[in-house]
Formats: sequence, C-alpha cells, structure tokens
Amino acid sequence: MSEDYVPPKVWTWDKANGGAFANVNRPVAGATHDRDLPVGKHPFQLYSLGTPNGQKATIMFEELLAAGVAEAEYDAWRIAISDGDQFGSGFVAINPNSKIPALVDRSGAVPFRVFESGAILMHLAEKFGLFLPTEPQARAEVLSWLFWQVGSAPFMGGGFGHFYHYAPFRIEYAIDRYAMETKRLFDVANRRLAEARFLGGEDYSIADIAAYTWMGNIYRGEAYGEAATFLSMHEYEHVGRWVGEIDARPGVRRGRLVNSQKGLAERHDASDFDSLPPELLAGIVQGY
Ligand SMILES: N[C@@H](CCC(=O)N[C@@H](CS)C(=O)NCC(=O)O)C(=O)O
Repeated sequence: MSEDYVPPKVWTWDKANGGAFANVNRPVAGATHDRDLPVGKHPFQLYSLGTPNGQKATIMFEELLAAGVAEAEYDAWRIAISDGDQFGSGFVAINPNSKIPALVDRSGAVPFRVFESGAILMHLAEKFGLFLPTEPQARAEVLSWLFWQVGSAPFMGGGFGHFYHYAPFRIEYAIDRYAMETKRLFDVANRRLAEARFLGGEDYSIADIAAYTWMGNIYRGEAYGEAATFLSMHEYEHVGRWVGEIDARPGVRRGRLVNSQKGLAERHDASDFDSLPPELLAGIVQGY
C-alpha cells in the first residue's frame, strides 16, 4: 500500500492489507460459520454491541422503559464484531448486512427481524407511540433529521474516523476530505440546535437518539484519539448544550452501559444495572 497507488484494471482482494479491521472485513456477504442466536425471556431480543450504532437501540429501549412502557422489556446479547460474530448463520439470518444492531420482535404471534439502527428506532417509536410525533409536519421533521444522521454517520466513522485514527498510515487528502465533511455536519447540527432545543423541534425524539451517540462521542473527545481537538469541537456551542442535556437523561445513561466493556456485557433484566458501581450510572462511560 502506498499514497502513489495506481489501481490495476480489476481490483482483487488483498486479505493481508494490514488495516485495523483486516481480520473481519471482506468483499462478500453471507455467513462464515453456523451459529444459532440465543433467545431470552423478553418480547424483544437485541443482538448488538455498545458502539454508537448499537447504543441507539439500547438507549431507545431504556428510554421507553424509563417512560413507563413495561412492554419494551428486552434481552441484549453481545455480538463481538472483532471476533466475527456478525458472520454467524443466526445473525446473518436477521441481518443479511452482518452489522449490529439487529433486533427480533417476538412480541406478537410471529417473530420478525428488524435491522438497521434507524429502522429499529422507527419500529419501536411507532409501536409504542413515543419519540416520533404523529402530526405530519412534526413527524416529517423528525424523520428528516433521523435519515440525515443515518446517511451522514459513514462520513464521520468510515470516512473521518477511519482515515484519521484507524488507517495504517495517514493520507492527507483522505483526512482533509472527511474532516471537512465532518465539520460541515457539525455545523449543520449546530445551526439547527441554535434555533430549536432538539433536532426535530422542541421535543426529544429518535432523531436526537441517533445523532447523539455519534456526535456526543466526538464532542466529548471520546472517539478517534485527538479528534475533538483536531476538529475544533469548541466551535459547536449549541451541539455542546444539546449533548449535555441528553447526557443527563437516566435512560441514556443506562442505554450507554449495555453491551459495553465497562458496563453490562449483556442485559437481561432491569436489575442487572444494580450490579454496576453507582458512579457508572451517575456519569458517562466509553468503551465497548
Ligand atoms: N447502517 C448501519 C450501520 C451499522 C454498523 O456499521 N455497525 C458496525 C458497528 S458500529 C458493525 O456492525 N460493524 C461490523 C462489520 O462491519 O463487520 C446501522 O445504522 O445500523
């Protein structure tokens, strides 16, 4: 690999390309091994990891439970993506894209799968009538910001985060391109949050849950090494106000601890949190 790479006529897969995710990345889909997924006692079975995409689902469940929706009880199973668990046959059957989070809704007569973090948020919001308004204009605003986030996350993570932090060597062109786009996205959010308390308007919604897990980590300096300094996070004061407000929500604090190294590897009951040191629930932790 080098910066003066000239692509051949036809690309071929170099399995030993040395990148941080070389052991799990591959150019084909499908299962690599047989493995059934475990099933717990609750109506919702979540298969995930405490990454920003995974935390969208666990925060949503904990927010629903905090709002008094007892029917939203869930089991959260850990999918170790660096060990290749996402390529087990059971997981591929519920997400052919082999990425966490993936959900099985077993609350009705026939269980069904939901994959993609945005689809999981929308499914749960519609099912329980929370965090997604029904009035058409307000609903359109929330969905617009939700899909904005889902579409922009790959530029922040796969683009900026990858080339700034994980790539085996630094490529100025790639870092410049994705730093510029990541800063532009923060500016989009900052301007919106200067005029509205939350992304969708005055009420907290699934759009905030989705964007918070990504932007909060970068804003607080908990993602991609020195990224907060490199990207001058102090410029985004309204994003900072919004991150702080969401950080303080009890459902968010619990949701961020699920499927995480410092918190709960798995979550099967609300009482599981009782086993954690109280300072973890009082603050925000990073690390899955
Ligand atoms: N668009 C997907 C992206 C999910 C995603 O990228 N998940 C990552 C972890 S944050 C993953 O499972 N990576 C494993 C892999 O790429 O093999 C979503 O929003 O659910």
